[in-house]
Amino acid sequence: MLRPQSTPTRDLVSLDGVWKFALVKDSLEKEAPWTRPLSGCLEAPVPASYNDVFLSPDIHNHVGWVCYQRRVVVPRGWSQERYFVRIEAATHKGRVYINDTFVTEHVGGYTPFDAEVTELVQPGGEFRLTIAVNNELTNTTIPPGIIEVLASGQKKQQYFHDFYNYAGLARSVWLYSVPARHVEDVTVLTDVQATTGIVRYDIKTTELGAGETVHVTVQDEADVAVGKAAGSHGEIHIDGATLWQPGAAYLYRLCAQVRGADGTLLDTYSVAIGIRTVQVRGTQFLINGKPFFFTGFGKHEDSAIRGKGHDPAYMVHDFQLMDWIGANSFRTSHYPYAEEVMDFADRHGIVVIDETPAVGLNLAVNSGFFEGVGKDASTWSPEFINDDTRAAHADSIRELVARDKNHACIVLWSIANEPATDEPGARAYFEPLVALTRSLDPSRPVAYINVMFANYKNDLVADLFDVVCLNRYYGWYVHTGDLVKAEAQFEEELRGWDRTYGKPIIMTEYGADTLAGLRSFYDAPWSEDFQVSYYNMCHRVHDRVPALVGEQVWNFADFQTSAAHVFRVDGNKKGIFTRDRKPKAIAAVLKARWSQKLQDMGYPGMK
Ligand code: BDP
Repeated sequence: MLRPQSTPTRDLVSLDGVWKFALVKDSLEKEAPWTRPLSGCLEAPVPASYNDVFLSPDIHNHVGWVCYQRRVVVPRGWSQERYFVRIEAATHKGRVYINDTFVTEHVGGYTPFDAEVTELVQPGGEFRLTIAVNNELTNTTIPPGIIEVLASGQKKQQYFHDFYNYAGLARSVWLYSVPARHVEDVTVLTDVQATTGIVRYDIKTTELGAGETVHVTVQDEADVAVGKAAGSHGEIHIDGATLWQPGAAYLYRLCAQVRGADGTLLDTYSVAIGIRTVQVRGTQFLINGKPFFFTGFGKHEDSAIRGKGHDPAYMVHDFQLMDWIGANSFRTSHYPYAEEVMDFADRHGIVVIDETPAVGLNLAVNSGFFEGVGKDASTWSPEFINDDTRAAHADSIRELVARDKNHACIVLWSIANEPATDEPGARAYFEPLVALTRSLDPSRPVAYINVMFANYKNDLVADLFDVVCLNRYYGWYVHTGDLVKAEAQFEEELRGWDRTYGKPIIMTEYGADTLAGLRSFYDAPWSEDFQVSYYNMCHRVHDRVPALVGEQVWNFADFQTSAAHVFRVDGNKKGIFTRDRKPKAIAAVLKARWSQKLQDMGYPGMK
């Protein structure tokens, strides 16, 4: 799915700003709020999650539909164009209405979709745009949840993941035009042979008329054309290509054009491409043929007031912090992030593990935390994660790859976080999803993120994947505070994975909740001192296991979680930075360690 773009043949109008807003208290169909201007005086910012913007508990805790509405004018010059509203994220389900007409519905809270306006409003015309957004999670959504209807008739949402279920229009909304004949999709795969960069491209267009053709050019960073080809697929060779490297990004621009029989330009669209290779060999993770060691974070899109709302100031600041501390990578735990974030990582050479929103597919992790859910039930069953859930999961993989396939920064797909891979049914569930991911993108390795219950002895799926990604909390959830025992067991387990699978191991989570400012002479859990000792313990183990090729700590910053989690006080406090991005004592320790690691790797540093 191509991001809307402003080019000589395409226009782009931002619809971000402050929209009218209302809760739907009854049924959406009955209230039909799209049929008239929204009453009431609430207004909500776009992009932002709505939950923490208002003071009303009714809005904060609302389960069900809300409506956003604004007026939009179609530019009068668009008489030859087709035009669409692009919603970058409606969490978790969105419906779009143009005046009184329902246009489209989309399920999946972190991937974009379009609503076509062309036939409904003339150029120069004005329309009422209503976007209804629903935040409900059930056993057949990704991520899953359970809705309970209370005696009062109010709905209560439970979910199985450890971050707040922020909802609304958290990313930008656009009105954009494309010409009748246009580029619909661009897929680029790169390879390297000796010093030649190979760009394999595939351009999908609308049906072309007689004599209409597709042309592709590749320009370097100085805007000099370094390759061209004709036809909707082919290969371009760039001699002496500059590779995209971690810490030294280099982006070419691939421009796809549709031309008329007389050579006139009908459409032009370009994507930034990095020439690089990714490969798993034995226990090594290779980028451009060189062993790569991941330093960095599991992150969240999370900040005060905005919730998951994309904010360019936070984005740039977070990348500054990553650069400062020596992080060369992060994982988009636990859902695809805003496309701006992927573009930024591309431009600055930061390596990304890109994750679907499949988090919480595990009743065992959560059985202790939720009333009435879990305990003896099994995860992979008709009552919980069933064939419909898997269909939704497959859609989330399709949409992730469709959106992100051309990003050089992405080196690994993560198709789930902490699923119950020790429970019967896991293999039958995952086999087709792994096959699907590989068929959609044969160029990148595939992983799932493993939880501690599924160890190297009882995990049922690890052999299907290319990399072993582990979330472990020895010394925190297990042997809390006893770092001696933790160190021994952690090492035993890592060696077990190495022996059993012989694949590269990435620590995708390890960490300890830490209250900023709490100090302790006795290394008491929750103190900044304990967090330092905990990480030092883990790193001693990492350094003794050569198959370990990455450490991404949990988490980049403190983040908000569900109020139902009584063991969290105003959120998860495992951040290396506080929620407002102030460093805890551990930050300096990681900076020293990772700076050294990057130096040892010959890492060029952030551009
Ligand atoms: C892991 C989850 C992550 C949690 C973390 C924690 O993957 O989302 O926030 O544990 O408990 O189980 O802090």
